[in-house]
Amino acid sequence: MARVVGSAVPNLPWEPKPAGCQDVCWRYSGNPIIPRDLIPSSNSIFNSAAVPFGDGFAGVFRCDDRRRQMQLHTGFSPDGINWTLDNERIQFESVNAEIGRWEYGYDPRVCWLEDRYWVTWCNGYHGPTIGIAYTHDFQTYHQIENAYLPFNRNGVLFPRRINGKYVMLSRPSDNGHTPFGDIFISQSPDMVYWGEHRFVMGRAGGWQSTKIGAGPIPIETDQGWLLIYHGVLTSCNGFVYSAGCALLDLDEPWKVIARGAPYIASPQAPYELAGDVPNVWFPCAAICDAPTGRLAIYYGAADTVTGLAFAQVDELIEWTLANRM
Ligand code: BMA
Repeated sequence: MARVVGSAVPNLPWEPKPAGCQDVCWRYSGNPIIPRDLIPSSNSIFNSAAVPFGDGFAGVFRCDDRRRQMQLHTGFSPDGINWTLDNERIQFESVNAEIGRWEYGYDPRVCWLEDRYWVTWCNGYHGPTIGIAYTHDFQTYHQIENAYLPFNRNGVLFPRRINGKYVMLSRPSDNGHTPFGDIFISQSPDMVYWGEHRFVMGRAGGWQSTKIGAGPIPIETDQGWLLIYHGVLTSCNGFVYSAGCALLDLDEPWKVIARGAPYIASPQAPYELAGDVPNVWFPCAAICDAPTGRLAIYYGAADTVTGLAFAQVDELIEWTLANRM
C-alpha cells in the first residue's frame, strides 16, 4: 500500500465507489456541486481550486462574469460541497503596479506550502502567463511577479521544496485556443526567478493527442508524485478535455515513472457534455486525506459548472502502473 505524505482531512467530502463501477474515478451523486449562477455576477463557475482551511474548506474560483470576463473569486465551505462565494472578484495587493494591473485571471490552483497558501493562475499580461500570489486567510492576497513571459498556462506548484527549490509545472502555449502543448517543469530559489526548465512529458495518443496540462497540486507518496492532468483530443466537433494520471520521480520530478494510457475520467455526464464549452472535464484541485488515501477531485464541467469526483490514491497508483503506456 502506498503511503501518502500529507495531513489527515477527516471531514473530506466522500462517497464510496458505487457497486459495479469499473472506473478508478467516480462522480459525486449530487453533481454538479456549484451551479453556474451561484452568485449574481456569474455566467459560469468552473475550473476552480479548493483546499482544507480552518474547520472547513476555502478556495479560489473561476467565475466568468456576465460580461464574459474571466475573474477569480474567493469561496468558503463547511463541508467541501456547499459553497459560499464572494460576489466581488479578488482584489490582489501587488508588489508592483504594472504587474497588479488586472486584465483577467482563470484556472486557479491553490497550494499549501510551508506557511501559506500560494495561488497560481493563468494571468492576463499581454497574453496569458502564470500569475502568483499568496494568502494566509483568503481575505488579503499578495500578488508577486508573474512566473514567466507570455504565453503560458496551467502553472501548478509542488507542495514542498524539492532539493531546496520551489518547483512548478506549466504548459508553454500561444495566445489563442492553443492546438499544441506539453508539460514542463521550472525551479526557483524564491518564487520570483524561475529557471532550470526541464521537459516532463508531451502529447501522446488518443484522448491526450492535441495537448496536455497539469491539473491538481501533485500528491506526494512513497512511490512518487501522483499527478492528475488533463489531455485534449481534437474531434471533428472540436476539443474534448479528459483527465489522466502519471507518477513522477520524487527527487527529479521531470522523470516520469509511469503514465496511464487510458483516461481516468472523460466528459460523459450531461453537465459535462453540454454547457458553454461542451465536452470538458478539467480538474484543478484534489484534496487528499493522507491516512486513508481518499481523494476528492474538483473539476470544471463544460466550462459552466463545478463537479466533484472521488478516487483512492492507492488504486490510482496501481492502475497507472498496470495501464502504463
Ligand atoms: C482551455 C482553458 C480552460 C478551458 C478549456 C476549454 O484553453 O481556457 O479554462 O476549460 O480551454 O474551453
